[in-house]
Amino acid sequence: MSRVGRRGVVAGLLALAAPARAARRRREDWRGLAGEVRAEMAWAWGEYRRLAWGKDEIRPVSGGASTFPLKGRHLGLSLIEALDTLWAMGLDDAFRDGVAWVRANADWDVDGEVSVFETSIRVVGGLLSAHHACGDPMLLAKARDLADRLLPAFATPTGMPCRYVNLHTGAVRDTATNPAEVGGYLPEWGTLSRLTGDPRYADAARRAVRACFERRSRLDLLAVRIDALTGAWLDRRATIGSYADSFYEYLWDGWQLFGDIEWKVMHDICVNAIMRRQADRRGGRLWFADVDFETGAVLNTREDELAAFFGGLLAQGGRHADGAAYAQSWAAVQARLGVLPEEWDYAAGVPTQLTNALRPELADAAFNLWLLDRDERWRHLAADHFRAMRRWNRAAHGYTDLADVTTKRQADHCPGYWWSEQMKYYWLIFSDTPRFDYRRNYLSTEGNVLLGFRH
Ligand code: DMJ
Repeated sequence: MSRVGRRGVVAGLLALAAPARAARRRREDWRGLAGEVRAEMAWAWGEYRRLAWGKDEIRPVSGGASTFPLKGRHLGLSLIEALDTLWAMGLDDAFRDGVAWVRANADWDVDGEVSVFETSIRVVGGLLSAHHACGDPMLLAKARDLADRLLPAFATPTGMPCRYVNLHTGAVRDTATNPAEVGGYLPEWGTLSRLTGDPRYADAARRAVRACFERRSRLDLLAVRIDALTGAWLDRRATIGSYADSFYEYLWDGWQLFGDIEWKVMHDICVNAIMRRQADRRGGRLWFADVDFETGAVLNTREDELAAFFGGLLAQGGRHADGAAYAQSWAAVQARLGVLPEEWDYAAGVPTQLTNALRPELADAAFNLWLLDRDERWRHLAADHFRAMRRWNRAAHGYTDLADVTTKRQADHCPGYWWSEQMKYYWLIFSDTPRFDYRRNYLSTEGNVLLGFRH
């Protein structure tokens, strides 16, 4: 039985315990709420279509647009990130319209530099999930062409990729990288190898992960910065937050998606070490400190919002109670502030970065927990996340980040992941859509569905 199949069995067992707990909570019309999510997606897509068609990211307050991941030139990032969400929601005309744009306009032969990691999870991943949705070979060909242009970044002595590559020349830059940008490839690149029969993508992804994992400390911890050229650590801080997060996520995912036991062994070693050295239980809550990766000494008690995904990962790896506890820690912050700040000091109980980057991690954790146990409390948590977002982040032309969570002052940027992640998590958790296999599926770190669409 594949790992994904085993998850179905675990979900069935955990679900037996769920109804009693669920009965104590308020009643919701989940399908009705799913309809509200879909309506918001359709409206935001309409605004993007009207004001920023083919641009990377809309500015939802002013109606302008910004570029990412290429400076000064648009690649259609949000459009590509949105595709599989549109399909999952049955917004088929919008999906076809988006695919037609990709066919006519997506061209990666650009003399400019992109982040290898961001381009891979968002654009290669977005094209692959759209391909999974409709089977159009053009989407796979575009994903492959782009991955071919990212591959030169992996030609280092260690196999860990440089952070930036020029899409036309293949010139690379910045060897001072981090675990997330080293280990964040296998689901997309393994899928690419499976679909094309070309092993180079999966091989490069595997080599990079191993190179980083092999350099873990005697405590089995990774620090947050590493040199791709020499393999030397450039920092001592171990964190589950930004620049490390996807490394741990993708160890589990390599096992879940491909059934590769090597990935599960690496995942278990890393997560056991994190639980032993970084877990901090205080005031009835579970948090994770940043610690020195060689001594385990606590360095600080500030957590990135990005780390909130870890609740779902802990549960997926078999630590269900810990995963639930960690998700509840973040839910309590959301209940207190309305929306999550970019950084929170759990010892002081105050936000230490006041911005809100319109991030999906808490909804991601709720979705993964719910897939496992079907406990209605995760649907309620996702509903709170959605309603808070609609209340505070909705602007004239879409959804925006916030400059300050205490005043709820809006900034003017809708990141590409908004289209790919939280809107999809809300939809899937509320809708019970027949287009998605709730037992056998896989969503990437960017929320791209690489397994589990039903036709
Ligand atoms: C997304 O691009 C991905 O989830 C990534 O792994 C980390 N953060 C953003 C969203 O916050």
